[in-house]
Amino acid sequence: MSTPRIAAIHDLSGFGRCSLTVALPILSAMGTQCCPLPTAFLSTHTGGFDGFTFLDMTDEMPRVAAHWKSLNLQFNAIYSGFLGSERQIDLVAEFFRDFRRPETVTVVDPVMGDHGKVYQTYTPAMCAGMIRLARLADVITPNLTEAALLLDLPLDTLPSPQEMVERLSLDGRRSVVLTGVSMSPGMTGAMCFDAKTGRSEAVQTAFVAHEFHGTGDVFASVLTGALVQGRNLNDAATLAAKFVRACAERTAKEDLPIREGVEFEPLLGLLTGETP
Ligand code: PXL
Repeated sequence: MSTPRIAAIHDLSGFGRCSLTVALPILSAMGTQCCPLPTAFLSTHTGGFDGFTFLDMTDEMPRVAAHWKSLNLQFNAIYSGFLGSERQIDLVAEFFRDFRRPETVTVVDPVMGDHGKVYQTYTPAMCAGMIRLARLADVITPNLTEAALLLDLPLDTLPSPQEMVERLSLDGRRSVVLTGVSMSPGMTGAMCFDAKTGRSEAVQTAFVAHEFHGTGDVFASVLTGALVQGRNLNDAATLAAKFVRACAERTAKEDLPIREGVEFEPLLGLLTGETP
């Protein structure tokens, strides 16, 4: 079998471990070919650094997509995340329409914010657009802040995690992996609704008492790689949760600055040879 191919539509932030600097190594380690379609090029991510540069790639994106189309490239998965402008919503939707085949897994990480705050480059129109884009996905991976935006509810009035994933599933048509969910003290992980089975299930690991940046991107990248390997949603989420936990534990032990993300590089070996 040839190496599965994934189109990854995210920003490239030069420093701080998130988006493409996380997706590329993780998806490669998992035996898939990651083809980046950058939405923006930043010097660092926007969470914790002042004065970051931001080069909007909106105009370049349709040119890249048109070239890939002319080459008749096919993708086993399309995986989108942080977008750089409101116009990109329609461009990414068009990319889905152009490149989606019956066997393509489409994962939308509806990146909009975290810890109750919307990211500083996101406008209300971009958030509204992200909600529209997420309707096209087979799988979405919101954190609690993004789930509140998707459900149009204040963060402090959210229903139970199970009710949230069921409501976010669009009547069972879309799988949902809600991250940052704690089902009992000292535990954290995700609540999954699998559109293939119609069932909800929690995936939990021990909580590492520390805050980290970019763990959502690590989680969604491992999940996407595992889905492309043919794992079911719960197995994919379990692998992602275990990997994030291992990264968090190592990063906390080293007491590294939060804004630099999790030190996942020495742990990539946990993901290689994991093909079922
Ligand atoms: O981890 C999400 C993310 C992705 N890309 C950029 C970001 C963030 C979160 O802050 O700033 C540029």
